[in-house]
Amino acid sequence: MKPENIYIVSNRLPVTVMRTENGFTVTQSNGGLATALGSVFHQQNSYWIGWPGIIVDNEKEEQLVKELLEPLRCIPVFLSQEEFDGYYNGFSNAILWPLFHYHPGHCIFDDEYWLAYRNVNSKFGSVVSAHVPQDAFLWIHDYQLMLLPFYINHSNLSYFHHIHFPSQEVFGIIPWRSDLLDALLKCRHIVFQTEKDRVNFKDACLKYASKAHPDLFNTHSSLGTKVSAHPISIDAFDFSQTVQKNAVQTMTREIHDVFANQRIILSVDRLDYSKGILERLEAFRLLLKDFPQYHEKLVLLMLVVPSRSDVPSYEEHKRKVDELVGNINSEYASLGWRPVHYYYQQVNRDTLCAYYAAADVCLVTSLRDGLNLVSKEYVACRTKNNGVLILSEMAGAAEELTYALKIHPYDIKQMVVAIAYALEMEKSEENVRMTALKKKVFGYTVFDWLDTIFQEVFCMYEELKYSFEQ
Ligand code: GDG
Repeated sequence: MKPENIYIVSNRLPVTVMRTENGFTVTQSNGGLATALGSVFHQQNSYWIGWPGIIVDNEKEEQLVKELLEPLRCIPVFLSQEEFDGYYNGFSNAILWPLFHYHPGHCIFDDEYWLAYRNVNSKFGSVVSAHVPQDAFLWIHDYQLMLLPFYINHSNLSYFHHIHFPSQEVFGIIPWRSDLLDALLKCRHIVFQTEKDRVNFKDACLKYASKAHPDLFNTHSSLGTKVSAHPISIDAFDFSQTVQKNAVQTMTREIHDVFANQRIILSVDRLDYSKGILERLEAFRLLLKDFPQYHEKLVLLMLVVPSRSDVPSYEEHKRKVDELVGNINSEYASLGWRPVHYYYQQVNRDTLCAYYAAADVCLVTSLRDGLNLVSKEYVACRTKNNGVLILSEMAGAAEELTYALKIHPYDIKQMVVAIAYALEMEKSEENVRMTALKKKVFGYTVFDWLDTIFQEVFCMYEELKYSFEQ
Protein backbone atom coordinates (compact mmCIF):
# COMPACT_ATOMS: atom_id res chain seq x y z
CA MET A 1 0.00 0.00 0.00
CA LYS A 2 1.62 3.28 -1.00
CA PRO A 3 0.24 6.82 -1.10
CA GLU A 4 -0.72 8.21 -4.52
CA ASN A 5 1.29 11.38 -4.19
CA ILE A 6 4.49 11.61 -2.16
CA TYR A 7 6.39 14.84 -1.47
CA ILE A 8 9.84 14.35 0.04
CA VAL A 9 11.32 17.41 1.72
CA SER A 10 14.99 17.50 2.68
CA ASN A 11 17.77 20.03 2.96
CA ARG A 12 19.29 19.00 -0.39
CA LEU A 13 17.64 17.82 -3.57
CA PRO A 14 18.82 14.43 -4.93
CA VAL A 15 20.59 16.40 -7.67
CA THR A 16 22.98 19.31 -7.40
CA VAL A 17 22.75 22.21 -9.83
CA MET A 18 26.06 23.56 -11.13
CA ARG A 19 26.94 26.61 -13.18
CA THR A 20 28.41 26.06 -16.65
CA GLU A 21 29.61 28.51 -19.30
CA ASN A 22 26.20 28.33 -21.01
CA GLY A 23 23.90 28.18 -18.00
CA PHE A 24 23.30 25.33 -15.55
CA THR A 25 23.63 21.57 -15.38
CA VAL A 26 22.83 18.88 -12.76
CA THR A 27 24.83 16.06 -11.14
CA GLN A 28 23.93 13.45 -8.57
CA SER A 29 24.09 14.65 -4.93
CA ASN A 30 26.26 12.63 -2.52
CA GLY A 31 25.72 11.50 1.08
CA GLY A 32 23.59 8.90 2.80
CA LEU A 33 20.19 10.55 2.48
CA ALA A 34 20.53 11.14 -1.27
CA THR A 35 21.74 7.57 -1.87
CA ALA A 36 19.02 5.92 0.19
CA LEU A 37 16.05 7.96 -0.99
CA GLY A 38 17.37 8.30 -4.54
CA SER A 39 16.50 4.67 -5.24
CA VAL A 40 13.01 5.22 -3.84
CA PHE A 41 12.48 8.48 -5.69
CA HIS A 42 13.24 6.92 -9.09
CA GLN A 43 10.56 4.30 -8.66
CA GLN A 44 7.69 6.19 -7.13
CA ASN A 45 5.23 8.81 -8.16
CA SER A 46 6.96 11.42 -6.04
CA TYR A 47 8.27 14.97 -5.92
CA TRP A 48 11.23 16.34 -4.03
CA ILE A 49 11.55 19.76 -2.39
CA GLY A 50 14.99 21.00 -1.28
CA TRP A 51 17.95 23.31 -1.76
CA PRO A 52 19.49 22.83 -5.24
CA GLY A 53 23.11 23.10 -4.01
CA ILE A 54 23.81 26.48 -5.61
CA ILE A 55 23.35 30.13 -4.64
CA VAL A 56 21.51 32.03 -7.38
CA ASP A 57 21.02 35.71 -6.88
CA ASN A 58 18.42 36.89 -9.37
CA GLU A 59 14.94 35.90 -10.51
CA LYS A 60 16.02 35.13 -14.06
CA GLU A 61 18.51 32.52 -12.83
CA GLU A 62 15.96 31.13 -10.36
CA GLN A 63 13.57 30.64 -13.25
CA LEU A 64 16.25 28.82 -15.30
CA VAL A 65 17.02 26.50 -12.39
CA LYS A 66 13.30 25.82 -11.82
CA GLU A 67 12.86 24.88 -15.48
CA LEU A 68 15.91 22.62 -15.39
CA LEU A 69 14.57 20.80 -12.32
CA GLU A 70 10.91 20.55 -13.28
CA PRO A 71 11.23 17.46 -15.53
CA LEU A 72 13.17 15.77 -12.70
CA ARG A 73 10.17 16.36 -10.36
CA CYS A 74 12.40 18.53 -8.15
CA ILE A 75 11.19 21.80 -6.60
CA PRO A 76 13.96 24.14 -5.45
CA VAL A 77 14.09 26.24 -2.28
CA PHE A 78 16.54 29.08 -2.99
CA LEU A 79 18.76 30.34 -0.18
CA SER A 80 21.08 33.32 0.02
CA GLN A 81 24.69 32.76 1.09
CA GLU A 82 23.92 34.34 4.45
CA GLU A 83 20.89 32.12 5.03
CA PHE A 84 22.85 29.03 4.05
CA ASP A 85 25.76 29.92 6.34
CA GLY A 86 23.56 30.46 9.38
CA TYR A 87 21.10 27.62 8.87
CA TYR A 88 23.29 24.88 7.38
CA ASN A 89 26.91 25.57 8.34
CA GLY A 90 25.76 27.18 11.58
CA PHE A 91 22.73 25.71 13.34
CA SER A 92 22.61 22.36 11.54
CA ASN A 93 26.31 21.52 11.43
CA ALA A 94 27.86 23.54 14.21
CA ILE A 95 25.14 22.75 16.79
CA LEU A 96 22.80 19.87 15.94
CA TRP A 97 25.22 17.56 14.13
CA PRO A 98 28.09 17.71 16.68
CA LEU A 99 25.72 17.46 19.64
CA PHE A 100 23.70 14.57 18.21
CA HIS A 101 27.01 12.73 17.62
CA TYR A 102 28.26 13.50 21.16
CA HIS A 103 30.85 16.15 20.25
CA PRO A 104 29.65 19.16 22.28
CA GLY A 105 33.15 20.62 22.01
CA HIS A 106 32.48 21.32 18.30
CA CYS A 107 29.26 23.27 19.04
CA ILE A 108 28.99 27.02 18.60
CA PHE A 109 25.78 28.17 20.33
CA ASP A 110 25.12 31.36 18.42
CA ASP A 111 21.70 33.10 18.56
CA GLU A 112 22.16 34.20 14.95
CA TYR A 113 22.32 30.56 13.86
CA TRP A 114 19.02 29.87 15.59
CA LEU A 115 17.46 32.86 13.85
CA ALA A 116 18.72 31.66 10.47
CA TYR A 117 17.48 28.10 11.15
CA ARG A 118 14.01 29.46 11.95
CA ASN A 119 13.95 31.70 8.89
CA VAL A 120 15.06 28.98 6.51
CA ASN A 121 12.67 26.39 7.95
CA SER A 122 9.91 28.96 7.48
CA LYS A 123 11.06 29.53 3.89
CA PHE A 124 10.84 25.79 3.25
CA GLY A 125 7.37 26.00 4.81
CA SER A 126 6.25 28.59 2.25
CA VAL A 127 7.44 26.46 -0.67
CA VAL A 128 5.75 23.38 0.79
CA SER A 129 2.48 25.23 1.31
CA ALA A 130 2.58 26.55 -2.25
CA HIS A 131 3.16 23.15 -3.88
CA VAL A 132 1.89 20.27 -1.78
CA PRO A 133 -1.80 19.27 -2.00
CA GLN A 134 -3.50 18.45 1.33
CA ASP A 135 -4.16 14.84 0.34
CA ALA A 136 -0.50 14.14 -0.51
CA PHE A 137 1.83 12.28 1.83
CA LEU A 138 4.34 14.85 3.05
CA TRP A 139 7.61 13.31 4.19
CA ILE A 140 10.18 15.53 5.93
CA HIS A 141 13.74 14.27 6.26
CA ASP A 142 16.36 14.91 8.87
CA TYR A 143 17.71 17.29 11.43
CA GLN A 144 18.07 20.35 9.18
CA LEU A 145 14.27 20.59 9.05
CA MET A 146 13.14 19.71 12.56
CA LEU A 147 11.31 23.03 12.83
CA LEU A 148 9.51 22.79 9.49
CA PRO A 149 6.29 21.16 10.85
CA PHE A 150 5.76 24.35 12.86
CA TYR A 151 5.42 26.36 9.65
CA ILE A 152 2.98 24.15 7.78
CA ASN A 153 -0.52 22.91 8.16
CA HIS A 154 -0.75 19.49 6.69
CA SER A 155 -2.63 16.45 7.87
CA ASN A 156 -0.42 13.64 6.47
CA LEU A 157 2.87 14.72 7.97
CA SER A 158 5.66 12.26 8.60
CA TYR A 159 9.30 12.81 9.65
CA PHE A 160 12.31 10.50 9.29
CA HIS A 161 15.40 11.15 11.39
CA HIS A 162 18.54 9.83 9.65
CA ILE A 163 21.10 10.53 12.34
CA HIS A 164 21.44 9.35 15.91
CA PHE A 165 19.11 10.96 18.47
CA PRO A 166 21.15 11.57 21.64
CA SER A 167 20.29 10.84 25.25
CA GLN A 168 18.00 13.46 26.81
CA GLU A 169 20.85 14.88 28.95
CA VAL A 170 22.84 15.67 25.82
CA PHE A 171 19.82 16.88 23.85
CA GLY A 172 18.99 19.14 26.80
CA ILE A 173 22.21 21.10 26.17
CA ILE A 174 20.46 22.84 23.24
CA PRO A 175 18.99 26.13 24.48
CA TRP A 176 16.12 25.82 21.95
CA ARG A 177 15.33 22.17 22.81
CA SER A 178 11.60 22.74 23.55
CA ASP A 179 10.92 24.63 20.32
CA LEU A 180 12.48 21.81 18.30
CA LEU A 181 10.47 19.09 20.05
CA ASP A 182 7.19 21.01 19.98
CA ALA A 183 7.56 21.53 16.23
CA LEU A 184 8.35 17.86 15.60
CA LEU A 185 5.37 16.76 17.64
CA LYS A 186 3.12 18.45 15.07
CA CYS A 187 3.88 15.40 12.88
CA ARG A 188 1.51 12.47 13.11
CA HIS A 189 4.33 10.07 12.44
CA ILE A 190 8.01 10.18 13.43
CA VAL A 191 10.47 7.42 12.57
CA PHE A 192 13.99 6.80 13.85
CA GLN A 193 16.71 4.40 12.71
CA THR A 194 16.92 2.39 15.94
CA GLU A 195 14.97 1.62 19.07
CA LYS A 196 17.67 3.41 21.09
CA ASP A 197 17.01 6.64 19.15
CA ARG A 198 13.27 6.27 19.64
CA VAL A 199 13.63 5.86 23.39
CA ASN A 200 16.03 8.82 23.63
CA PHE A 201 13.53 10.98 21.73
CA LYS A 202 10.68 9.90 23.95
CA ASP A 203 12.72 10.71 27.09
CA ALA A 204 13.59 14.13 25.66
CA CYS A 205 9.92 14.85 24.91
CA LEU A 206 8.78 13.84 28.35
CA LYS A 207 11.32 16.20 29.86
CA TYR A 208 11.35 19.18 27.50
CA ALA A 209 8.37 19.26 25.14
CA SER A 210 5.68 21.62 26.36
CA LYS A 211 2.82 19.48 25.10
CA ALA A 212 4.41 16.11 25.75
CA HIS A 213 2.12 13.59 27.31
CA PRO A 214 2.79 9.85 27.70
CA ASP A 215 -0.21 9.16 25.46
CA LEU A 216 1.59 10.78 22.57
CA PHE A 217 3.65 7.66 22.27
CA ASN A 218 0.96 5.07 22.50
CA THR A 219 1.62 2.87 19.53
CA HIS A 220 -2.11 2.82 18.86
CA SER A 221 -2.76 6.45 19.60
CA SER A 222 -4.95 7.80 16.85
CA LEU A 223 -4.89 11.32 18.22
CA GLY A 224 -1.24 11.75 19.14
CA THR A 225 2.02 11.17 17.36
CA LYS A 226 3.16 7.69 16.48
CA VAL A 227 6.89 7.28 17.03
CA SER A 228 8.62 4.19 15.73
CA ALA A 229 12.02 2.82 14.68
CA HIS A 230 12.72 1.37 11.21
CA PRO A 231 16.33 1.31 10.00
CA ILE A 232 16.78 2.53 6.45
CA SER A 233 18.35 0.22 3.89
CA ILE A 234 19.73 0.13 0.34
CA ASP A 235 18.69 -1.20 -3.05
CA ALA A 236 20.84 -4.31 -2.51
CA PHE A 237 19.91 -5.95 -5.84
CA ASP A 238 21.00 -2.88 -7.75
CA PHE A 239 24.41 -2.97 -6.04
CA SER A 240 24.90 -6.67 -6.77
CA GLN A 241 23.90 -6.15 -10.41
CA THR A 242 26.26 -3.20 -10.72
CA VAL A 243 29.30 -5.23 -9.63
CA GLN A 244 28.49 -7.76 -12.33
CA LYS A 245 28.55 -5.24 -15.16
CA ASN A 246 31.48 -5.82 -17.56
CA ALA A 247 32.88 -2.34 -17.07
CA VAL A 248 32.82 -2.72 -13.27
CA GLN A 249 34.44 -6.18 -13.41
CA THR A 250 37.20 -4.75 -15.60
CA MET A 251 37.73 -1.96 -13.06
CA THR A 252 37.80 -4.51 -10.20
CA ARG A 253 40.52 -6.49 -12.04
CA GLU A 254 42.49 -3.28 -12.59
CA ILE A 255 42.35 -2.50 -8.86
CA HIS A 256 43.60 -6.03 -8.10
CA ASP A 257 46.42 -5.58 -10.66
CA VAL A 258 47.50 -2.28 -9.13
CA PHE A 259 47.59 -3.86 -5.67
CA ALA A 260 48.92 -7.26 -6.77
CA ASN A 261 50.01 -9.36 -3.76
CA GLN A 262 48.55 -6.85 -1.35
CA ARG A 263 45.42 -7.26 0.75
CA ILE A 264 43.01 -4.32 0.56
CA ILE A 265 41.29 -2.75 3.56
CA LEU A 266 38.67 -0.28 2.29
CA SER A 267 36.91 2.60 3.98
CA VAL A 268 34.30 4.92 2.42
CA ASP A 269 32.92 8.01 4.06
CA ARG A 270 32.28 11.73 3.93
CA LEU A 271 35.10 13.61 5.61
CA ASP A 272 33.43 13.89 9.00
CA TYR A 273 34.82 13.62 12.53
CA SER A 274 31.88 11.36 13.47
CA LYS A 275 33.20 8.65 11.13
CA GLY A 276 36.31 7.95 13.24
CA ILE A 277 38.80 8.50 10.41
CA LEU A 278 41.62 9.58 12.74
CA GLU A 279 40.99 6.62 15.06
CA ARG A 280 41.03 4.28 12.04
CA LEU A 281 44.35 5.70 10.89
CA GLU A 282 45.81 5.36 14.40
CA ALA A 283 44.74 1.72 14.47
CA PHE A 284 46.29 1.10 11.06
CA ARG A 285 49.52 2.75 12.18
CA LEU A 286 49.65 0.54 15.28
CA LEU A 287 48.94 -2.53 13.16
CA LEU A 288 51.94 -1.72 10.96
CA LYS A 289 54.08 -1.24 14.06
CA ASP A 290 52.98 -4.44 15.84
CA PHE A 291 52.63 -6.69 12.79
CA PRO A 292 55.61 -6.02 10.49
CA GLN A 293 54.68 -9.15 8.50
CA TYR A 294 52.02 -6.98 6.76
CA HIS A 295 54.55 -4.50 5.41
CA GLU A 296 54.31 -4.39 1.60
CA LYS A 297 51.41 -6.88 1.80
CA LEU A 298 48.58 -4.61 2.88
CA VAL A 299 47.03 -1.27 1.93
CA LEU A 300 44.42 0.91 3.56
CA LEU A 301 42.40 2.44 0.75
CA MET A 302 40.36 5.40 1.96
CA LEU A 303 37.69 6.93 -0.29
CA VAL A 304 36.80 10.19 1.38
CA VAL A 305 34.19 12.53 -0.07
CA PRO A 306 34.63 16.24 0.67
CA SER A 307 31.91 17.43 3.04
CA ARG A 308 30.92 20.67 4.83
CA SER A 309 34.32 22.20 4.16
CA ASP A 310 33.01 25.67 5.16
CA VAL A 311 32.42 24.56 8.75
CA PRO A 312 35.58 25.36 10.81
CA SER A 313 35.65 22.02 12.70
CA TYR A 314 35.61 20.14 9.36
CA GLU A 315 38.46 22.20 7.96
CA GLU A 316 40.50 21.48 11.08
CA HIS A 317 39.64 17.80 10.93
CA LYS A 318 40.77 17.57 7.30
CA ARG A 319 44.10 19.10 8.24
CA LYS A 320 44.58 16.42 10.92
CA VAL A 321 43.63 13.59 8.52
CA ASP A 322 46.02 14.89 5.81
CA GLU A 323 48.80 15.13 8.36
CA LEU A 324 48.27 11.67 9.82
CA VAL A 325 48.10 10.02 6.40
CA GLY A 326 51.35 11.80 5.49
CA ASN A 327 53.02 10.67 8.72
CA ILE A 328 52.04 7.02 8.33
CA ASN A 329 53.16 6.93 4.70
CA SER A 330 56.46 8.62 5.48
CA GLU A 331 57.12 6.27 8.41
CA TYR A 332 56.33 3.00 6.63
CA ALA A 333 56.40 3.42 2.83
CA SER A 334 59.06 1.68 0.76
CA LEU A 335 60.12 2.02 -2.88
CA GLY A 336 57.18 0.11 -4.34
CA TRP A 337 54.67 0.38 -1.49
CA ARG A 338 52.50 3.12 -0.01
CA PRO A 339 50.49 1.82 2.97
CA VAL A 340 47.67 4.42 2.91
CA HIS A 341 45.95 5.38 -0.35
CA TYR A 342 43.80 8.36 0.46
CA TYR A 343 41.49 9.81 -2.20
CA TYR A 344 39.81 13.04 -1.18
CA GLN A 345 37.27 13.15 -4.00
CA GLN A 346 33.96 11.75 -5.09
CA VAL A 347 34.04 8.67 -7.34
CA ASN A 348 31.10 7.55 -9.49
CA ARG A 349 28.88 4.69 -8.39
CA ASP A 350 30.44 2.10 -10.76
CA THR A 351 33.91 2.90 -9.43
CA LEU A 352 32.63 2.75 -5.85
CA CYS A 353 31.18 -0.71 -6.50
CA ALA A 354 34.45 -1.88 -8.09
CA TYR A 355 36.27 -0.90 -4.88
CA TYR A 356 33.69 -2.72 -2.75
CA ALA A 357 34.15 -5.81 -4.94
CA ALA A 358 37.95 -5.63 -4.77
CA ALA A 359 38.32 -5.10 -1.02
CA ASP A 360 39.24 -7.98 1.31
CA VAL A 361 38.03 -6.05 4.33
CA CYS A 362 35.67 -3.10 4.76
CA LEU A 363 36.44 -1.06 7.86
CA VAL A 364 33.69 1.12 9.38
CA THR A 365 34.87 2.99 12.47
CA SER A 366 32.07 5.52 13.15
CA LEU A 367 32.27 7.12 16.59
CA ARG A 368 28.51 7.52 16.24
CA ASP A 369 26.33 6.93 13.18
CA GLY A 370 22.56 6.94 12.69
CA LEU A 371 22.84 3.81 10.59
CA ASN A 372 25.78 3.66 8.10
CA LEU A 373 24.88 2.64 4.57
CA VAL A 374 28.46 1.83 3.54
CA SER A 375 28.42 -1.35 5.65
CA LYS A 376 25.30 -2.58 3.82
CA GLU A 377 26.64 -1.58 0.40
CA TYR A 378 29.85 -3.56 0.95
CA VAL A 379 27.85 -6.65 1.86
CA ALA A 380 25.56 -6.24 -1.18
CA CYS A 381 28.60 -6.15 -3.49
CA ARG A 382 30.15 -9.42 -2.21
CA THR A 383 28.78 -11.66 -4.92
CA LYS A 384 31.14 -14.53 -3.96
CA ASN A 385 30.17 -14.47 -0.27
CA ASN A 386 33.70 -13.60 0.83
CA GLY A 387 35.25 -10.52 2.44
CA VAL A 388 35.05 -9.33 6.03
CA LEU A 389 33.03 -6.43 7.40
CA ILE A 390 34.47 -4.76 10.50
CA LEU A 391 31.80 -2.55 12.00
CA SER A 392 31.73 -0.06 14.83
CA GLU A 393 29.29 -0.91 17.59
CA MET A 394 28.37 2.81 17.61
CA ALA A 395 26.75 2.59 14.16
CA GLY A 396 23.01 1.96 14.05
CA ALA A 397 23.65 -0.78 11.48
CA ALA A 398 25.46 -2.84 14.13
CA GLU A 399 22.06 -3.83 15.57
CA GLU A 400 21.14 -5.60 12.33
CA LEU A 401 24.54 -6.72 11.02
CA THR A 402 25.37 -9.01 13.90
CA TYR A 403 27.69 -11.22 11.84
CA ALA A 404 30.15 -8.38 11.26
CA LEU A 405 33.30 -8.21 13.40
CA LYS A 406 32.36 -5.61 15.99
CA ILE A 407 34.79 -2.98 17.23
CA HIS A 408 34.74 -0.20 19.80
CA PRO A 409 36.07 2.74 17.76
CA TYR A 410 37.74 4.45 20.72
CA ASP A 411 39.65 1.26 21.60
CA ILE A 412 42.56 1.42 19.16
CA LYS A 413 44.20 -1.81 20.41
CA GLN A 414 40.97 -3.75 20.06
CA MET A 415 40.63 -2.40 16.52
CA VAL A 416 44.12 -3.67 15.68
CA VAL A 417 43.25 -7.13 16.98
CA ALA A 418 40.03 -7.15 14.92
CA ILE A 419 41.85 -6.12 11.73
CA ALA A 420 44.51 -8.81 12.22
CA TYR A 421 41.76 -11.35 12.92
CA ALA A 422 39.93 -10.33 9.74
CA LEU A 423 43.09 -10.67 7.66
CA GLU A 424 43.80 -14.16 9.02
CA MET A 425 40.20 -15.40 9.10
CA GLU A 426 39.56 -18.93 7.78
CA LYS A 427 37.74 -18.91 4.44
CA SER A 428 34.94 -21.00 5.96
CA GLU A 429 34.27 -18.45 8.70
CA GLU A 430 34.40 -15.63 6.16
CA ASN A 431 31.80 -17.45 4.11
CA VAL A 432 29.48 -18.15 7.04
CA ARG A 433 29.62 -14.54 8.22
CA MET A 434 29.15 -13.00 4.78
CA THR A 435 26.31 -15.37 3.88
CA ALA A 436 24.48 -14.38 7.06
CA LEU A 437 25.12 -10.68 6.43
CA LYS A 438 23.83 -10.96 2.89
CA LYS A 439 20.69 -12.64 4.12
CA LYS A 440 20.04 -9.57 6.27
CA VAL A 441 20.84 -6.98 3.63
CA PHE A 442 18.94 -8.66 0.80
CA GLY A 443 16.10 -9.66 3.13
CA TYR A 444 15.26 -6.07 4.02
CA THR A 445 16.00 -3.58 1.25
CA VAL A 446 15.13 0.10 1.00
CA PHE A 447 11.87 -0.93 -0.68
CA ASP A 448 10.92 -3.13 2.28
CA TRP A 449 11.73 -0.20 4.54
CA LEU A 450 9.45 1.98 2.48
CA ASP A 451 6.64 -0.59 2.57
CA THR A 452 6.95 -0.81 6.36
CA ILE A 453 6.66 2.95 6.70
CA PHE A 454 3.73 3.27 4.30
CA GLN A 455 1.98 0.36 5.96
CA GLU A 456 2.34 2.08 9.30
CA VAL A 457 1.03 5.37 7.92
CA PHE A 458 -1.86 3.58 6.24
CA CYS A 459 -2.87 1.83 9.49
CA MET A 460 -2.70 5.11 11.40
CA TYR A 461 -5.05 6.83 9.00
CA GLU A 462 -7.45 3.93 9.01
CA GLU A 463 -7.52 4.17 12.83
CA LEU A 464 -8.01 7.89 12.65
CA LYS A 465 -10.88 7.54 10.18
CA TYR A 466 -12.42 4.93 12.44
CA SER A 467 -12.16 7.15 15.54
CA PHE A 468 -13.86 10.04 13.68
CA GLU A 469 -16.65 7.74 12.51
CA GLN A 470 -17.39 6.58 16.08
C1 GDG B 1 23.40 9.93 6.97
C2 GDG B 1 23.63 9.40 8.39
C3 GDG B 1 22.65 7.20 7.66
C4 GDG B 1 30.41 8.01 -0.16
N1 GDG B 1 31.47 8.28 -0.96
C5 GDG B 1 31.03 8.19 -2.23
C6 GDG B 1 29.69 7.83 -2.18
N2 GDG B 1 29.34 7.73 -0.91
C7 GDG B 1 28.01 7.34 -0.44
C8 GDG B 1 28.07 5.94 0.16
C9 GDG B 1 26.83 5.96 1.05
C10 GDG B 1 26.73 7.42 1.46
O1 GDG B 1 27.58 8.19 0.60
C11 GDG B 1 27.19 7.64 2.88
O2 GDG B 1 26.15 7.17 3.72
P1 GDG B 1 26.35 6.83 5.25
O3 GDG B 1 25.13 6.17 5.75
O4 GDG B 1 27.58 5.98 5.39
O5 GDG B 1 26.64 8.22 5.98
P2 GDG B 1 26.04 9.76 5.96
O6 GDG B 1 26.38 10.46 4.71
O7 GDG B 1 26.54 10.37 7.20
O8 GDG B 1 24.44 9.58 6.03
C12 GDG B 1 23.84 7.91 8.37
C13 GDG B 1 22.35 7.87 6.34
O9 GDG B 1 22.19 9.29 6.46
C14 GDG B 1 21.07 7.28 5.71
O10 GDG B 1 19.99 7.41 6.55
O11 GDG B 1 23.01 5.87 7.45
O12 GDG B 1 23.98 7.41 9.68
O13 GDG B 1 24.71 10.05 9.01
O14 GDG B 1 25.69 5.63 0.32
O15 GDG B 1 28.02 5.01 -0.88
N3 GDG B 1 28.95 7.61 -3.28
C15 GDG B 1 29.58 7.79 -4.49
N4 GDG B 1 30.88 8.19 -4.58
C16 GDG B 1 31.62 8.40 -3.49
O16 GDG B 1 32.81 8.76 -3.62
N5 GDG B 1 28.88 7.57 -5.60
